[in-house]
Amino acid sequence: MTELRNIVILTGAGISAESGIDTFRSEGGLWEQHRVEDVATPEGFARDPDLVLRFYDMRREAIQAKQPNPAHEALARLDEAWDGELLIVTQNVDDLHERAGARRVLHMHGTHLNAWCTACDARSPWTGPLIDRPPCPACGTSALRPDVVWFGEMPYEMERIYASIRRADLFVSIGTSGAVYPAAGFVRDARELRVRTLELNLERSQGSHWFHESRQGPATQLVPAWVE
Ligand code: BJW
Repeated sequence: MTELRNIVILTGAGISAESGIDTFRSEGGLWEQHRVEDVATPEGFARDPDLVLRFYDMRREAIQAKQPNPAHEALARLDEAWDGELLIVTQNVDDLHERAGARRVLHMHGTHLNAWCTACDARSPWTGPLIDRPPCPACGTSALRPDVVWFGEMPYEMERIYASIRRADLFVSIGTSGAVYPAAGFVRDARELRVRTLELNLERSQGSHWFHESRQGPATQLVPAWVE
């Protein structure tokens, strides 16, 4: 048995569900009212920017009123206490890991709390709406969009993520359906590298069979129990 030193934790919408943030693919979830191609692709944004900006303005406002839950807090305690390498790779665009106190967090699908200027490439902290086409703080052009990764775009910091998985002794996946790549493929990458793998999810995910172990239940129960 290898000594446990380096941990990579992948999180998805399920970890924030009990904070009151809708997941994507559940009944009544975020996609329910919208076609994914309309609100989460560059083509959808080009076709109807108002629809997309409104969708994200609504979510940005909602997220700021939500609070971290015991699952975020347990991971923050682990981050604080863990001497070895640890990386929380989140697909979520909320900041609940950080607000719970976690420091080693990577947002592979971007963040709601940044605006990205497609004219000058600057990223600016952003908490207000984008629908009124505010000017970019860096260049003054009205070309801001949410700094999130849509289908067909490259997720952020992939090299750093793969390097962490290569060094990991344990890969843990929390609250994600395993429907979206490349994140859905990390478990297979980890298995090929002989990294131990664990899934914590409300139900079996699409990629459950790839994990050495899969535990089912709400994140607010499973994550603190795993961390303690
Ligand atoms: C709970 C719970 C509780 C609930 N406790 N659990 C064919 C094959 C393979 C790939 C492709 C393909 N065709 C196209 C692709 C690529 C495409 C893709 O994956 N498509 C699939 C639909 C097949 N991917 C891309 O385009 C990505 N880019 C890319 O691939 O670039 C090329 C590349 C190549 C090689 C290496 C690297 C790159 C980009 C994907 C961008 C995804 N963007 C979104 C939107 C972000 C902004 C926003 O938030 O609006 O990211 S889509 C959406 O899905 C969001 C999420 O981060 C992501 C994942 O969703 P998540 O988190 O899993 O949520 P749910 O709702 O699906 O699941 C929640 C889970 O929680 C469920 O299982 C519940 O049971 C559980 N749960 N309550 C515990 N209380």
